Amino acid sequence: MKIETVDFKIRGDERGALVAINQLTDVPFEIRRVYYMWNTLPDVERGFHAHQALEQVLICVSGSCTVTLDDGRERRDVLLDRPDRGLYIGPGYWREMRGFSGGAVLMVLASQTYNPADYIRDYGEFLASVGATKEE
Ligand code: T46
Repeated sequence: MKIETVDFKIRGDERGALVAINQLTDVPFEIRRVYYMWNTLPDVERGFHAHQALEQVLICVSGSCTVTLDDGRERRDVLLDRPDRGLYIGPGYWREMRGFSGGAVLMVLASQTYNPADYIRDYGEFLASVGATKEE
């Protein structure tokens, strides 16, 4: 499985650090929505779904968390622990988020506005959508 991360340029100076993210240049889509989650307790797991069309870039702008990606054949854990690193997730990936540190803020840039119909929440349905089977 190919893990696609993007390292944003840090435009810091003696006053501190700054990252600017431009649509279509720093992320490969037009950004139509931004959301972020915080106060996620350390034993909480989120996600457990895939998307049919949505593209997203996940950035842990404070603290850390682990994102598990599953393409129906392989599962990989990706630690997000830098505010200048994004994880691109396109369609066809089941995602789970866990291991949120104290103070973690996970920010997500998304290619579409919120659409509950784009979610695949059933793992068997997800496997079928990517042409995989539970036996693989
Ligand atoms: C994803 C992962 C990385 C909205 O009303 N608008 C929104 O844009 C979003 C994202 C959520 N919501 C509502 C729906 C639920 O009542 O906020 C509540 C929590 O959302 P959800 O349970 O879907 O959150 P996660 O952390 O399981 O998943 C989210 C995104 O939904 C999903 O697209 O890829 O983060």
